[in-house]
Amino acid sequence: MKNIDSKGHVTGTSIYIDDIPTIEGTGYGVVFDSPCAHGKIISVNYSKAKALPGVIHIITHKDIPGENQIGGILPDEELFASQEVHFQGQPIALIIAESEQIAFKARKLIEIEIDKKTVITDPREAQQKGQLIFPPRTFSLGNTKDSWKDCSHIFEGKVDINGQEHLYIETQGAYAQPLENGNIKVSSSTQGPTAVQRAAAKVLNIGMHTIEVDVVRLGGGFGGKEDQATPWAIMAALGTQILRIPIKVILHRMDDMRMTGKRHPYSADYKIGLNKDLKIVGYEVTFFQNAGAAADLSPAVMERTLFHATNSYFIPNVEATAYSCKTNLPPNTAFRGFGAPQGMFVIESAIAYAANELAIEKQQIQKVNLLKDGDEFPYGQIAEGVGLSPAWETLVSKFNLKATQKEIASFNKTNDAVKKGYALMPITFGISFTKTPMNQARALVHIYSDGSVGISTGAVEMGQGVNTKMLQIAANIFSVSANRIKLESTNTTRVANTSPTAASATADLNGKALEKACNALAKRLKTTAASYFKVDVGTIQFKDEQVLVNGNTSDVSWNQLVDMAFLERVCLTENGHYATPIINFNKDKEKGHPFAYHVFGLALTEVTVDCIRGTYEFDAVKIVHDFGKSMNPTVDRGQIEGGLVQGMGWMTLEEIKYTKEGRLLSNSLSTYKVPDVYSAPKQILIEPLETEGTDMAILKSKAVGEPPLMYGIGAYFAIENAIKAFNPAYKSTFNAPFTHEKVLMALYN
Ligand code: MTE
Ligand code: LUZ
Ligand code: MOS
Repeated sequence: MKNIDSKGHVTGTSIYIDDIPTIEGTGYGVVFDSPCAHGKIISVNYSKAKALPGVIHIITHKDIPGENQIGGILPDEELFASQEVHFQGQPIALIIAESEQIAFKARKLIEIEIDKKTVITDPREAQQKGQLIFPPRTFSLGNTKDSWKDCSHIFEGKVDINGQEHLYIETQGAYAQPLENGNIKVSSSTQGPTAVQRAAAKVLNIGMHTIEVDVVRLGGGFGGKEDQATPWAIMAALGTQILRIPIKVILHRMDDMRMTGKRHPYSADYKIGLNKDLKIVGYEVTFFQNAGAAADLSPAVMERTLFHATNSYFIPNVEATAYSCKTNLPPNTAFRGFGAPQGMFVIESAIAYAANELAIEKQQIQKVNLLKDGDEFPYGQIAEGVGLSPAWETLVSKFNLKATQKEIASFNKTNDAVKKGYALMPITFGISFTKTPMNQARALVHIYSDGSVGISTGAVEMGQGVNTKMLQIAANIFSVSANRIKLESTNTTRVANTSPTAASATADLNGKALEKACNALAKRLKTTAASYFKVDVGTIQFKDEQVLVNGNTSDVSWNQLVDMAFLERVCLTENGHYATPIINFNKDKEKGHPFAYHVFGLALTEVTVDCIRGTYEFDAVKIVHDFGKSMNPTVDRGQIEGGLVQGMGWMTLEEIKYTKEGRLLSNSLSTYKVPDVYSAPKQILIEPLETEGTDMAILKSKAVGEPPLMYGIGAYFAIENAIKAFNPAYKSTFNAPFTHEKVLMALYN
């Protein structure tokens, strides 16, 4: 089935926040934010701004009827700064005016005086000064201290990884409108409708039941709207509560880039020990997570870094420690991969360093250390259905690795100014929210009396195709055509207490809830049919909108059966609830079985580096990927291509820069470069690995949203491989992204 949104997207008829028809009398909100990264607010003078014709109101912390608090995991973040500011771009007030233009003009008239304090942007400096968001955590397996004596080679090093701007095409935004009796409806571009509802209730000091949050779809989220869609939605709701008019708040791109958090930059120290057979015997790693000025989702992100610190390798002795460091940057947040990419980049760097020192190829170390079923992860779960070695063999044969290596070697022999390189990048990613209680979902299904179907779930469509998958599930069970089924918006009054659309688990969680609801309805309808035909219920089936009895088409259509059931007063509505079984995690012991299953795969990245200019082009990325049994290969391939290129961008072109004073320099699309069609690989080949799938995945179709991003890490090491062919004296610095500028310096250092 094609993505059900394709047509709307291509014809420009899909509805995003700014496409919702504006109600007369709407006020437009523009955020006034801190001009400096750390300091005490001495005074703010709004009088000139308020006097501007067309300005309706300026909301500050003083107008908040409830708590001035939006922290989701830890209560450490104000909606509007009251006494102090902790990052540049921190919201201080919301200007509401008759038009956006007027609000922007008013913003320039606000005068603020701040007593500046010391700014910290470096996570190691924060850690040294004891500025942590919460206490450090350590995952361990075996005993690293005792393991070093078994090692023939021990290496230590440092790794730095920059953040990443989400750059969803639709910027953050929300539109609130007053309903009767003080109730409020908020349309929000959020991955977490319930998160918005919960936080808004707290700030507005009203019950969750009085706030309805509605989400049609997002023009991309990528994690950037898991938590950070919330403030703008609350601001709009607060404006509506105070003024009883509709309020629209949509961030302009530069405001969005300045005010919102990004993927976490990390710095890390590692020590890796190998025996003479290149087996990794011990691995110690310390992560310094740059959390920014408040917790946001950093505790959960940091946890996932620890979960994925050994990537796709079995290492018997591991000690991984992480510090969440408080700096004066916007609070960093969820981003596709959620801390795992950083953990994986560090171990890949450690392996690359060891290979370089031993004068062997990186892949020789990778290959002999691949995780096998039965191996234990440092967090206690045992690997199951993780076929990395078969994936490796498949890649070697399907994509003829030997021939590629030969071609690259001969190319490099005959070319002086252009060099080719390659890298292999295995991934293993755990599926489930690492916080066990979040792994639940619900779905509400109506069969209308004409036989058409309406579906509501907690899943948010953000381009990943989850609505298409939901539709497929219902269409399969009822055996009705797709155009009879409607995916309703995600709305907190229809499906309550949702987990955010995140962790790649949305189709699994909501799909399984939907499957339960549809199965219950199908059973009811089959019972109606069985009594009509006076047969056993087990003999009834649905096929192509017709009722079958004992496999034979009857004269009763789906429509007629629905009508029959309705007249017999059978309930044609059902609610399904799903909670992932088995999973658990004990935070005191840092052990458990946190993931329903793992997704794995392997990528071969080929690059050509222009050794005069330092530029590069990716010739191909060839991927062997574990889909389980994909329920929608087209949608899933799209996720792999998009995730891959996004990961490659993080490793290569995308460079976030802050000044020492905490001012964002890469604050627009002219200074922040994401991959376009020219910098995407010329060829992306995807070979589905035939696996059994798992019953924990919806229809055995494994989650696919985040894992492919980490194939992008191969880009960094492929570039290094090419640089070495030009400059044999090159020493890795492991400082991502590998921008053209850095490549040029590496070629000639
Ligand atoms: N694909 C598109 N087109 N747009 C997005 O915003 N977000 C990614 C991924 N793929 C995203 C996307 C992220 S961060 C996650 S967690 C998953 O989709 C969430 O959806 P899923 O759980 O349905 O895979
Ligand atoms: N969000 C979250 C996530 O709250 N918990 C997770 O484990 C997670 N994993 C990936 C992406 N988002
Ligand atoms: Mo994705 S980072 O789980 O929104």
